Amino acid sequence: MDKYMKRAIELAIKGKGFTSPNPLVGAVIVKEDRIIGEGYHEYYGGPHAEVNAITNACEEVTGSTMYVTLEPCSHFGKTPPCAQLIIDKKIRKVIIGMKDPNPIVAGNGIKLLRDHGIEVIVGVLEEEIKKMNEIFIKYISTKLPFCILKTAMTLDGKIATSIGDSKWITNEKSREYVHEIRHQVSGIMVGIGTVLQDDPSLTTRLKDKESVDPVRIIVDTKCRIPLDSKVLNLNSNSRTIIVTTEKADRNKLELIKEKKAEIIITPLKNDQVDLEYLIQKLGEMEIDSILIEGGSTLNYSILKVGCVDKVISFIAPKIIGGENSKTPVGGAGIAYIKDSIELERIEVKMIEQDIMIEGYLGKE
Ligand code: AOF
Ligand code: ZN
Repeated sequence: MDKYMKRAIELAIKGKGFTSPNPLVGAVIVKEDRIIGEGYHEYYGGPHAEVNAITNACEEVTGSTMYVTLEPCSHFGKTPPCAQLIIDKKIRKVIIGMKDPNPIVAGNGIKLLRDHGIEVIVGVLEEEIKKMNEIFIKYISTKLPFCILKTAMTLDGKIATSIGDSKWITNEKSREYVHEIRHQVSGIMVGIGTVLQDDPSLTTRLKDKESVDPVRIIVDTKCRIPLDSKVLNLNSNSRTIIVTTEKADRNKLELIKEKKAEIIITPLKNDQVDLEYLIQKLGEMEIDSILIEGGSTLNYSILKVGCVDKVISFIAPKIIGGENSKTPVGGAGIAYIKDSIELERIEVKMIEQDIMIEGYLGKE
């Protein structure tokens, strides 16, 4: 059973970066222990994985077993319900990775199949599939974006040297991995300090592969962004949003609009952009996921308001010292260890000589 579900996961992953805010889904049709059809959800709004697997089948699917990573849908959305198609095609058995957390499906697809006498098994390689769709699961159930905080530091815990140089702390492979993440998320967020210091372009650059740029989100309370910064002058397949407050100069906002960037004005919270308000607003704009790439002030603020779901931290085996060199998380900091922000479900990987640690924020 696992063998075919593994294949369905492999297929689902091919859609990475193209299906947002919809899930990654793969399907395999099996007859007499042979795969007779395969499909996956290739792009947002396109046919669902089940439909593609049925269309691609090289023989009659009647009496076959379908392995699908997500519960077949039961609703008329952009496409007709897959559960009904499975019934019409007389597929005999359906093995499902996980139940669909989408409230308009949520078990209805499983029920429809069972009501028509189809044997259904739910929960095969479920943990792996949940991880693959962690963005979809959070967004469909809360309408808030899944937020990933990414940091990169030296062995002695610095994100730049004493004069602010940071190119490059991590190795090329680690940086390529970050571009893979940029390709998968809808938005990328940095604070104005990072724009002033590094002038990043915040685009996705993948070797030999088509990619999508995330929406660039710059948190800039007083609208200090230079008009010649790269993010305001890019040739990109995505947009730039400047997030500011009433502290911004009106004329500057007009000049930014002329640069085709969008502006979000949030209420002031502790004299700064209200990050909670912003995250909710971005969710309403169908941004299902955000990669937060610093700097240390924004990292602290966003952690503090509890908007981070996952942390990906790179540690490079380099030592640079410097009492005033920045660390990944700045701000006022937390006074007592007992109050520290703790991660769970930790995974550690080596990327050549760099160490990558991933973990999730436990939510009370
Ligand atoms: C997908 N691809 O392969 C499957 C999905 O917007 P629609 O009409 O395409 O429907 C999206 C919902 O359909 C999605 O939220 C999920 O609940 C269900 N299944 N969606 O995009 C697929 N199987
Ligand atoms: Zn469907």
